Amino acid sequence: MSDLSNVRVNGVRLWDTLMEMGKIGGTPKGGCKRLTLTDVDKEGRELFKRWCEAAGCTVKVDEMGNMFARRAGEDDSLPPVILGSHLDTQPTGGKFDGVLGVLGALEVVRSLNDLGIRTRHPIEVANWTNEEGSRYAPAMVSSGVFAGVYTKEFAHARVDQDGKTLGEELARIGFKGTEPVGGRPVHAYFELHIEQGPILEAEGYDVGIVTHGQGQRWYEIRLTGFESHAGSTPMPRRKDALLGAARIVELVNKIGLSKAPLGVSTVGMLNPYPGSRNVIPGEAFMTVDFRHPLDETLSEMDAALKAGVEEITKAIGLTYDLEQVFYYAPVPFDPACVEAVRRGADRFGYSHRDIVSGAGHDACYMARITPTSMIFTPCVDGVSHNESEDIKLEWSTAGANVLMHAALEKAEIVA
Ligand code: HGY
Ligand code: MN
Ligand code: MN
Repeated sequence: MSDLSNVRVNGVRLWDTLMEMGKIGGTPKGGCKRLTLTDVDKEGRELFKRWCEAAGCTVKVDEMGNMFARRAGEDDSLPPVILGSHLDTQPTGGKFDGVLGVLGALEVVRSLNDLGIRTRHPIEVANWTNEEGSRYAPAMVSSGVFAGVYTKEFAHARVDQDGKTLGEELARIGFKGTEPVGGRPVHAYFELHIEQGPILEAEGYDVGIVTHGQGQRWYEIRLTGFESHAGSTPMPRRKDALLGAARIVELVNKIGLSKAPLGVSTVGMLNPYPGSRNVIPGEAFMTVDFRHPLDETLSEMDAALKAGVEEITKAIGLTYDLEQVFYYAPVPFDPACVEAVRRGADRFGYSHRDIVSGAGHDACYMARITPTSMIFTPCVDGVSHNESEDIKLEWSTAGANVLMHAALEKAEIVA
């Protein structure tokens, strides 16, 4: 098959599929709350499985709950080309973060079926467990196990805010599979994802050719002071853990700003204890998220945080425990896969630009074990991790077309 310009996905079917999945965990503001390993995640997984089986795929689940829907290749002994992302969302997430990559890959399979196209390598559609890292830290833990970064035991032992382990919840929803996690050859990995930032839309590009994923460091900080009466404890005698946390919030923000324009820093969680209006908080739990495209800069941010926390807690008389719970260095994607994505965009005449991913993705771990790259679509106002997250049908269609063509380059069409 030489002329591939008519090898396209069915963009309306993809859009309808996205809207259907978006109903599972749908929120009144039009977003999606489908936290990993909850009952709604189970419901979404089961719907995804039905869709894949209806498309002629065999679905396997590994011991991390990662789902792989396999479309057989002419030579099924060859390693698969995997296309995927994640179906779990943030608590105030949208309908497209992760979901576009999983259902866009399913649309590629559906379209190959419609067009009667066979490939030499098998193609697998993947749904990775707990990409978001919201309920269980670290993020992308299951693709991390698949890529050999974490052990299965480490991942299963992760605990959520209610003390439930990832392993228990996986079993509870019936997705603790029997397939080994990873340890098998993968020919290539491509991930379609929304940009989750403002660049592509603001600059008017149809597609982002993702060349790198920026690095990340996540921390958990537990501050300990002393609970005492809000009315009768003189100011100089207080050991106010929340005051310490507040100063650390300011410190984290300053560190991010000091590494502008590419450095970013966030305190996403802050829980004072006991949380009574007339008790001086004796404890505070907080999280820190640092990101930057340069590893040495991430290290500088790390050092500034540790020095600042020591100084702040000493001044107030607090003790603390600071733990780094997640780290990966900036990830360069495979140049040949990046060029396959570029050729896909050029084939359709889509405007495109190279871009570094601000968000983390399962592709950042898959890049450790197989040639990997990503395709970005714009998103409205660059908004994500917000219920108003939105894209346009022409963007999801373009992204899925490019995903299909990049995948076909690696999976090899059989005439
Ligand atoms: O945090 C991230 O970058 C991703 O959404 N897990
Ligand atoms: Mn995502
Ligand atoms: Mn996300």
